[in-house]
Amino acid sequence: MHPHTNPDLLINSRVNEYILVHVLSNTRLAPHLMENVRYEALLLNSLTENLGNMEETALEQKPKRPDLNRRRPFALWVITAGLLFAGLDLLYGIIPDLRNLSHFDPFIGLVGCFVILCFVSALGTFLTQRRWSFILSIIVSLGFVLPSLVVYPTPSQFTTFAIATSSIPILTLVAIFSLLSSLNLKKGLNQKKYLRSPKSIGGLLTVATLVLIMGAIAFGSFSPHVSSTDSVVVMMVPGASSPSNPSGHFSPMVITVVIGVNNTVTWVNKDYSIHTVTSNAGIFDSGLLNSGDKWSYTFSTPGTFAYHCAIHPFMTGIVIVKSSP
Ligand SMILES: [Cu+2]
Repeated sequence: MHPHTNPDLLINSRVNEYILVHVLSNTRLAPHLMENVRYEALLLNSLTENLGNMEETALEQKPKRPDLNRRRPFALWVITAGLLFAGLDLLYGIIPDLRNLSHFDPFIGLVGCFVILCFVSALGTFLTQRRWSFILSIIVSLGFVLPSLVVYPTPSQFTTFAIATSSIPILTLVAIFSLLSSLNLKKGLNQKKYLRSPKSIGGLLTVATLVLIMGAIAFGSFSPHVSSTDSVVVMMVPGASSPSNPSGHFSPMVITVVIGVNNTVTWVNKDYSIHTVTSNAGIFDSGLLNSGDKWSYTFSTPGTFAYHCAIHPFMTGIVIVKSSP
């Protein structure tokens, strides 16, 4: 067995070489022995270099950082963050109802299912990146956006307004990214720059959406709220979503107003649940009023106007409008 195959000898070969050179310079040996010793020294030297090279190669070939290999495209972050935001936003809107839920409210149930779907599609997209998750994201986001556009709240219904104003653009963005991602899924999302990187038209669209939302909410919070000094106030009383609520639903249930005197009626939702003020004849509709929201309507023609809550049809009220004295 060759002595230099011993790893300890290899590691120490530089030291050996040093010793050899010194021995050579201080010792007089027969020329053929000198040659032998020189050869040993050269051999040790080249082995040491080889070992050094091997170590360097081993360092270079270490696998790349795992997070770089598994880096998710920008589109996935937008879809996931958007759906999580919308889910939390809606959850925030119904938390007072959930806390005070004494009986099953179908509207709250619907919103609750929607919140769960938001979370499922967000996590599904982020973790699996499968086609089903992108399609679910499209369905969930459009399922919120399209009906919300029909009953878009006014700034005086501030809670509902803020939820709709932030969730509608974000879920529209989610729908766009989900659609483009599912179309490019076979080729890979990283093949398209607008799906891969925030420094692209996709990133620009995302930033523009966020700026739009902040602007709209700021506008909503600064726009003049309904002053209730010169208007008649009707309350949705606490517990109004229960058909047998002892204190009723709309209070007062019947009101009389006079044109030119007090013909603006303001409804205030003092309940924890979401309600609407919807004319039986289709003349006016408040849209969804969250807990604490207000909505006003100015009556300009005399008559009797019956209304109800679109979510809880047992909630009814009447406004009697008399002509100016
Ligand atoms: Cu109601």
